[in-house]
Amino acid sequence: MSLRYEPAEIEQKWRDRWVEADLFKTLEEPGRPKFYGLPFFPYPSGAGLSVGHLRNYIPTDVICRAKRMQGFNVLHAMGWDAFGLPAEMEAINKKRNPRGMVKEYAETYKRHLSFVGVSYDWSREINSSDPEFYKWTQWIFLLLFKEGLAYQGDYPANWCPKDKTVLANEEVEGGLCWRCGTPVEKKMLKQWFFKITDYAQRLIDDLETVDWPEGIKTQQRNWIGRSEGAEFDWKIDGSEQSLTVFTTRIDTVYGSTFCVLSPEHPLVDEITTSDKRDEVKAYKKHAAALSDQDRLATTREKTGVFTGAHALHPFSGDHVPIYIADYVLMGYGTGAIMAVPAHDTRDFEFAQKFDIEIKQVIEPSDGSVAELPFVSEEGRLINSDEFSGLDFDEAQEQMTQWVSARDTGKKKINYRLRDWLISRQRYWGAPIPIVHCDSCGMVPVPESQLPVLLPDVESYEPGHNGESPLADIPEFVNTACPSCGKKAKRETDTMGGFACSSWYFLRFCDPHNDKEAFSREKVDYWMPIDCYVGGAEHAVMHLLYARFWTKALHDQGILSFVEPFAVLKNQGMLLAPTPFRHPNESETLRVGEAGIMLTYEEAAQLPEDQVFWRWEKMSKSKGNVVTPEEASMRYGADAIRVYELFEAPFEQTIQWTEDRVQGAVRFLNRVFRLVGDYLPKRDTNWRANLKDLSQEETDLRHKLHATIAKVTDDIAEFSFNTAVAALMELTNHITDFAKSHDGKSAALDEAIENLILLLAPIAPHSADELWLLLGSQSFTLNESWPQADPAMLVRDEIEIVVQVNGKLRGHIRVPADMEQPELERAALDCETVHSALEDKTIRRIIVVPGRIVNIVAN
Ligand code: ANZ
Ligand code: ZN
Repeated sequence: MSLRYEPAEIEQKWRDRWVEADLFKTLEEPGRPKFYGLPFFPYPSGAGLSVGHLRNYIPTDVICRAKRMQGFNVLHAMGWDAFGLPAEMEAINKKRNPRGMVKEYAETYKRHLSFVGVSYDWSREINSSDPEFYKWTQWIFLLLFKEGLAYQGDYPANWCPKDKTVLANEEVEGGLCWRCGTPVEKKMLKQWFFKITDYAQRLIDDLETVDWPEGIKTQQRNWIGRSEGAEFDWKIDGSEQSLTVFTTRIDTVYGSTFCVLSPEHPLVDEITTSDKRDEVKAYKKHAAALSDQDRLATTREKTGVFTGAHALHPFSGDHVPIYIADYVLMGYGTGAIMAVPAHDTRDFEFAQKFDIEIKQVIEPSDGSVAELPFVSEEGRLINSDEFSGLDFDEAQEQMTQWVSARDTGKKKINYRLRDWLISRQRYWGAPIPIVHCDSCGMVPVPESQLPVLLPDVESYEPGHNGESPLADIPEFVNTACPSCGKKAKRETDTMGGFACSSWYFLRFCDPHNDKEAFSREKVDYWMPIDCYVGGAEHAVMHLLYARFWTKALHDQGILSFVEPFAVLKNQGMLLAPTPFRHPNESETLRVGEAGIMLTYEEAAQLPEDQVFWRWEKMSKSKGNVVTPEEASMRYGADAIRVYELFEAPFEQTIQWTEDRVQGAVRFLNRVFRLVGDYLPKRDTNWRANLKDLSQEETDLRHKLHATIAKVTDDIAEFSFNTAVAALMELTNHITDFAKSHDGKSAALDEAIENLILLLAPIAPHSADELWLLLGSQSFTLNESWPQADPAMLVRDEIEIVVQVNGKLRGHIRVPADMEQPELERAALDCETVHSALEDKTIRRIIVVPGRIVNIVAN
């Protein structure tokens, strides 16, 4: 029978059968080990899915399918990160209600995901904007609130004047709004925060316990930004006040020839002398307009203003001038620094500009002359009274003790991490479940009254003055105080989407629980996640917030573990060929742009020499998207799966190349042809006949079992490309064997069956079709994963005849797969051969593989 891979005929059929059989339902059979595999849950955008997105969905599916066949209870579910700004912005643009819109988009995602045969248990589908979900998001909020981990505070919020919304620091890119590119301003607002800073040290320490890409761990450590130093006071001349500085280099204190306050520092107005007031005021205004990122940029020329005030140097008693400058931020350390121009680049530039003394206090340990600024983590002290001569680190110890002993300072660890700003003055989020009462203050909504429902509204565009549109809905705002019953007002801020994504993975363990967020027992069973798969762009936001919530819930006695994601994997991107044209005279390009991007239609209409192509990330905004639906219609779902897995290592970027997809089609065709040709020879009773095998049959068995071992390991290690390569090799080997071997063969039966099972997680539609052709009644997913026979993994020894000039001179026993150079060496090492070669010169060695080594000598 001549068989081909015919996706149109088989794939939808199998998907229907899987659904009918409820094949992907999560197993919770006692006695089996568990495996929880999860891709980051997506925001279902109107742009839909592209074959690029499949780079995490397919591999996660492969590993989940393989684990299931290996006897695990597998949890593999999908849901929608439905709340949040992206959905709301899209709804506003399309003049739609986000509720209906997100539901519809989620359906499209679901269809696309189903198209490539991913094995989700859809009965566990969740949508973070459903009241039955966000009820529990609110419940967790209140838990944190009662613990003092959620609080309201004043905040100079990043404000996008175009989107009329507050942005988290993470949403500001180079001073611009991450969505629309408008320069971000500052606006003082009351905001809600989660106190993630309380967990800074644990968030660093526990990274040691998880198996994550090193790069992501480093990004988290840098984001948390621990630095060890000292904090100590400087008296202000002629005032009762003093200012506290934070420094990591107290050893350089004798080189401090001025101090700098952040323009926002509360002492500024108090200490500024009257003649400097106007200048200081103008400068504060200038600084307020800049983002933190701008202020920290090392390339900017230093600016600042003298306040007229002086501080007293705590060690030397010198008078040093106090400046304000925008390169000192209020949000870090104490908002005040001792400036050491000889050893800090920014201070050096500032001192040069303002003509301030530059005093060297550290010299290189080898006594060489240093060029200033000498910025180095080594050296010894000079010009530092009794501390002179000390090594810099010893000096740090001693000087910190010196200030501690005088009660004017102490050792201090600072973290760059800020509290997590969670409130949004936006419609599309879970309402913050707090009531403001004139008599009782902030009162949590009682659990029995949760969820605080997000009202259905006509207009949900952002309100003005930084208030949420919910503030315009009297029926929502006006309520009774849960504590005293008097008239009170609801909080109108909603939570940002990162609240939902900080716990959704717990809900998958028990998605329909209406009594509690999840049953402790179920979560204890499934968590932590054994394999969490998604893009590296979430390194610091989602992945840090979810770790924090997990720890906070653990501390409340609600979870028994402290890390949610035991193993993390980041997939590589998928790039697509994208047309551009060179700009006309009137058009200018922004930095980093290659040219004017074109749609495929526009490119087709232009003369060829005006168009150039580049590889760009596949995305709707670039107009270069191929959807999973289109791709699987054209090539077949299994071909797409094989292509994405085989093209490159999982972590690497790949380039969407349809020729290569054709390669995957050809591979599947080879498998179908092989199985079709084999069917007439099939003997289902082969197990009993696996004896008295020929050399070729034994070789085939060796190849098969080595492949089983390799594919098993490779899938577990996310090395899908090498797993597919091994299956291609095996297919070739079996094909060669079958061609030269006419009759039945138990080794062939064994090889074909196992090939299909090994292929099953990778190309499940094809595997199930072939499995059926072999006469099986069950799905491959319900079969046991092939086991490599250890005896078959060690290659047999064979006997080789060694001749000298055609005369038998000895026998050697060697491993059957020994390569030619080793074989020659083994032959020459044989003693009887040795003596036969005495006084002779070797001219040539002829090897007949598996049989003879003949040495020609005279
Ligand atoms: C004196 C000094 C001498 C410093 C020297 C550095 C080198 P990290 O490692 O990032 O924690 N600094 C402190 N607070 C600041 C603020 N609010 N805005 C801007 N800069 C601030 O950096 C700590 C160092 O950054 C501190 O140590 C301080 O400068 C500066 F040779 O103090 B240093
Ligand atoms: Zn009250």
